[in-house]
Amino acid sequence: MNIKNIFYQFKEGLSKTRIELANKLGLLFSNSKDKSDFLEKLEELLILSDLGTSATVEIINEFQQVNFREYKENGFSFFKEKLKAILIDILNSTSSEINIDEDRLNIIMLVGVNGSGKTSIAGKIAYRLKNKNKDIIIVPADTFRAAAIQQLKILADKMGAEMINAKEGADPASVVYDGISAARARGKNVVIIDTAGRLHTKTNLMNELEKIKRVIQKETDNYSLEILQTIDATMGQNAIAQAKSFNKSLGVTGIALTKMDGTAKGGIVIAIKKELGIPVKLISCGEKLNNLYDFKTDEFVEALLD
Ligand SMILES: Nc1nc2c(ncn2[C@@H]2O[C@H](COP(=O)(O)OP(=O)(O)O)[C@@H](O)[C@H]2O)c(=O)[nH]1
Ligand SMILES: [Mg+2]
Repeated sequence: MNIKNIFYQFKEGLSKTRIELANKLGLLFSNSKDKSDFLEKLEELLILSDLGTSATVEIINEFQQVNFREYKENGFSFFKEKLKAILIDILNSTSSEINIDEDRLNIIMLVGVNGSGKTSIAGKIAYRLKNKNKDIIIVPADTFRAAAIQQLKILADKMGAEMINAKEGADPASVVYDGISAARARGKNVVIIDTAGRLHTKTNLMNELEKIKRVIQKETDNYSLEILQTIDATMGQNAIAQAKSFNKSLGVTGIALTKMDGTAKGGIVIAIKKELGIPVKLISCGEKLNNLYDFKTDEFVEALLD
């Protein structure tokens, strides 16, 4: 598949978000009586679109300085281009990819609250890397429920990927230990770890995840560790609070934003960047194994506003 098709698919995935935002912006622009009316409505729309307070303030400040008459004369697309430029500016340093290094063990650990898409993202990453002929091993460290192990097993079997066996109730850190040992023994260079996501307010989950991280650090050398937090884009501002607590305990290296196909509010990406400073690395929109995209600022802003 060429780049153009991938971008088209990505835009399709974001269509709900885009249509909602573009329609509202268009209406807002044409219905505004004067500049202060325009700024007031814009502020409200940005907040409702989940951009968060600090990004909203920054955008409003930028538009404070424009000549509103000139904007009216030049039309909606002129306004949209300015908004795009501001968003790209805010997101500027957010793009970064997950690199797989041939010379060492690449460990990718998924963390996040229940239902935020960890297991699905684990499957999607595995699928992508498998297609790139990477030697992967999947580790089901969500041993809390048998169904969670089974869900991952179905995905692994579907793509013919190897998965470590684990029993319900097993100690997640020892399952991870087994996974890393197996990867070393079998010459694999990618380990994908799925974890449990019972409520983040229960400290035992954080303890458990910290223990996994310690096992990785203690038992492994020559490795890279990517701690990817899945955030359900439909959760809005609640997601920001969740992200903070995972980051505090674990040091999150990147965000995988899931269910972007199910939300009419794309602004959460901007809020994450402004309020957490953690890069969004992956976006999933859709439930198919190939509905996974690298986050690229320009493409995202284009897809959102065009
Ligand atoms: N529409 C949509 N659904 C998703 C996406 N990612 C995950 N899901 C669904 O969200 C639910 C929870 O996902 P799961 O991976 O099990 O979350 P986990 O509890 O964090 O492991 C499942 O029903 C998934 O099929 C996505 O990008 N789009
Ligand atoms: Mg899961």
